[in-house]
Order: sequence, then C-alpha cells, then structure tokens
Amino acid sequence: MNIRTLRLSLALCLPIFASAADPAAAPEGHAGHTGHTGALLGLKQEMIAHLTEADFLKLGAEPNTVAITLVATLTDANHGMNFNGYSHGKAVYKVPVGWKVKVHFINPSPVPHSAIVVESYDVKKLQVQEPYFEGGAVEKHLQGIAYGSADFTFTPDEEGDFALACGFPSHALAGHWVTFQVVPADQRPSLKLGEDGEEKVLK
Ligand SMILES: [Cu+2]
Repeated sequence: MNIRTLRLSLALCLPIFASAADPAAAPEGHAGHTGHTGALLGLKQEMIAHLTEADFLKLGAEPNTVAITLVATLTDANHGMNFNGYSHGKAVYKVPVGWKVKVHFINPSPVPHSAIVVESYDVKKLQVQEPYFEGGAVEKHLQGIAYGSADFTFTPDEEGDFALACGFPSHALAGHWVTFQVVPADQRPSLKLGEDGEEKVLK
C-alpha cells in the first residue's frame, strides 16, 4: 500500500467531511433515516427525496432478479462514506447464487464515490482494479461520480462473502462498504440494516 497516496487522498477529503461533524447544526432528517445532514454535506436532496428503505432491495420484474438502490452519502454517518446510511459492512445484502443483480447507484454529494463488488477482504486494499463478478461496478469506479447516478448489472456465479464497496481509492479502507453475501440458490434475497436490524426477507 502506498501510504503517501492514502494520506493525500484522505487529506483532500477531510475539509469537506470535517464540516459535517457538528450534529447540533443538523437540519430535519430524511424520512425514515436518522442523522441525515444533507445540507452540511452539500447534498442534492432532489436526487434522493423519493427513496425509502423499501427501495434498497426489491425483487426485479423478471424471475430471479433483484434491484438494489445504493446511495452513497445518504446520511452523514462515517463522514458521508456510507451506502444507504451504513458503513463498515453493517448493512447485509444476501442474494442467491445465479440471480441477476441490478444496481442503481446514486451519489447526491459533491464528493466522488462509486460502487464495485469485491471479495470481502479486498475492502482492506487502497484500490481494486476490477469487480469480482463481470459487470459488477460503475464505469470508471476509481474516478468516482459526484452529483450523479449510474447503473450496472452482474450475476454472481459463486457463493461467498463479498462487499459492495466504494471504488474511489481509500474509501473502502475508511469503511465505505456494505456486506454482500451470495447464498445458496434455495434461499431468498434479504437485507439487514444495522447490527441490531431485522433481516427482511423478500418473499
Ligand atoms: Cu466513497
């Protein structure tokens, strides 16, 4: 790992994230979420105002497909380096092997973020060049996207522990990832939000 590069990229992020540290200045939260301080993070609220937790994981229109909406910086948790408000793997997606996964990535913030599916231990790397499953990343995931959205689709063909991680260098190391488990084909897709959350299974 190149520590100098890491320090530099963290230093570039800190002035923006540091301004979000004062919870007393937080405006009203996003419906259904706590700790949402979008104004301080410079979020374009219109990009996420329509979303609810039900959008985070849905069955797709076709059989054996799921649709995931992944919002970078939905809240100020982990200095904005979260997906749907969760970081450090603390939201857990489970998808059966062989199902097609359509991801709608949204970043309403001015700080570039991205999304890429990686093996779980790869979140400790400064950067990952390629997604583990073909198609499993936004384009130019190392550059990231600010104030934008992107879609990608992949079909995991192997069970195991993976992560949906931010591909912008150093962000996954800082906790910008959620857990993505590919489970046996006879299980149903599910999502658990937070360590104390209830696992919601899609019927
Ligand atoms: Cu990020």
